[in-house]
Amino acid sequence: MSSVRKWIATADRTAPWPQAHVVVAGLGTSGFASADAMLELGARVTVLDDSETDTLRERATLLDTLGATVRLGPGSTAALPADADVVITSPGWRPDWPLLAAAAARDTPIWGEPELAWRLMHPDRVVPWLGVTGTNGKTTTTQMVDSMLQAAGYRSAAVGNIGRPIIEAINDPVGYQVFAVELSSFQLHWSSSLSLHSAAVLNLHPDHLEWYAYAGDTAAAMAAYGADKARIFQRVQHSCVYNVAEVATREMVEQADVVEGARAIGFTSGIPQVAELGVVDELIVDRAFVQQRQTSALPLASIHDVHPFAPHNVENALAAAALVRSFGVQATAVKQGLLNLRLGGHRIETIAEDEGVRWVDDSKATNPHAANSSMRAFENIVWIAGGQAKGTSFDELVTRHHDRLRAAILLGVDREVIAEALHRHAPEVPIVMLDGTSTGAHGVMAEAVSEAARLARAGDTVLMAPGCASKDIWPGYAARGDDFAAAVRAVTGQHGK
Ligand code: UMA
Repeated sequence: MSSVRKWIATADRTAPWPQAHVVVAGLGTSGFASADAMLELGARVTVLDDSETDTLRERATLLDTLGATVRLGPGSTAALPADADVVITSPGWRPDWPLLAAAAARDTPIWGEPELAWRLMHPDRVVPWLGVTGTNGKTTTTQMVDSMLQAAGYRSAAVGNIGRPIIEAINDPVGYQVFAVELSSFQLHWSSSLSLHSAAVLNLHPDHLEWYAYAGDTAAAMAAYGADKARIFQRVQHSCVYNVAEVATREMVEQADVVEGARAIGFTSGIPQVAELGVVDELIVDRAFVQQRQTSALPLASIHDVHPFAPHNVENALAAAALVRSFGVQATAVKQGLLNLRLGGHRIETIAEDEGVRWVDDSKATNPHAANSSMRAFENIVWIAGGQAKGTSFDELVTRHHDRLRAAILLGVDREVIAEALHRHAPEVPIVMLDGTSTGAHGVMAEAVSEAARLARAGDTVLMAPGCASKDIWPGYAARGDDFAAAVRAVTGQHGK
């Protein structure tokens, strides 16, 4: 057994890193930050990535200067170096990818970037993490938590799947006091020692089933996905926050191995029981973190402080409030945090209102459950949908909302999946199928918008909530939303509010 093997399983910042060979799988945002942090601690670092773009080449040059060995391009990740002591993997890599399978076969530890960040926290300034996972609402809720913490006067940062690697924030000289951490199931899959101050699972619905196909059939993939989400509750120190309306999230808390004394806290859009946050007379109230919770509840904010106002966003605010209240944040900062928050675009964003028709960009709705959330907010909908369905089903979404649908305009590689659900459960809804292969990204969205303009009547909402990922046509959901907004403005001649 190599000497590194003896300590790597429990390694933290103080470990003798110069003895270790660290292999970083993937040179994306998290791979780059991980490699940089490991080099700073003196480890021997090899970085492997199958792609070879300009960005990757730039990153490779930088890391090479710092002493890393970087291999880019097809085949670069085919073999795991024989003397690898630990693999830091990018979240997008499936566990059955040959390099990761080889590491598992050799009992070489595999960590994600959050696991590395947790281990590399500075012992003299350990930063508590308030973590958020779930199928939908993670990013918004994480932003809300960060905003509430800042309103309470903390030096906090929103990190993790939201876009900024945690390891980078840990080494930031700003000296953060607390982190709002968005964690994806992929990141949680490769996390084994996180012990968050408090954590929330917002909801659990089918998504990313392709990544989880390694587990077996759809049911097995869904179970593995849920099991990874549940890992966020392991070793929680203060509060495990679950969604009262979703039994699966409560069961995750019940099965978690938490630090003694940690509490289960529910959130509900209805009237709260003891140990829950909920809504009474349009007020978000706390019946969990107040002394007299048996008999009373503390108002934190109005549901109208939540922007954009939609039922699922009030749920996100409730979960965020539960997390910060567990950290001792005052009611006034919860309200102020909600008021201060300016969400990123493409989340139920009204682009224009023209001749009684409202045009809404919810490009961020990249799975059926997210599309469900925005559909709940509107009455008569001309629906623009489609893209990469990622193995999910649209049956439930269509069954639930078919009476709101004026028409559906379907595009993207998996448009047939949605069309079939509509044929099965809502044959009365007119469908327009757009091929898009000859028109390109801008063209296919312009076509969709012009079809929507033809179909919509006064009082309708044209809702671009695709329920699918965008990468078959666009570089990401933001570009898809931008194309939608541009096409809407061209058709209506209006500017957004
Ligand atoms: N690669 C290979 N071989 C493979 C797979 C990937 O070489 O088989 C390479 C790719 O060429 C790429 C690198 O590995 O250069 C990994 O890139 P990546 O985009 O997968 O990862 P990062 O850039 O490190 O970004 C990740 C998260 N990406 C994913 O989970 C897919 C980002 O979440 C996150 O913001 C970032 O870490 C910082 O934590 C994005 C995301 O889409 C936004 N997340 C999913 C979601 O929210 O639904 C989970």
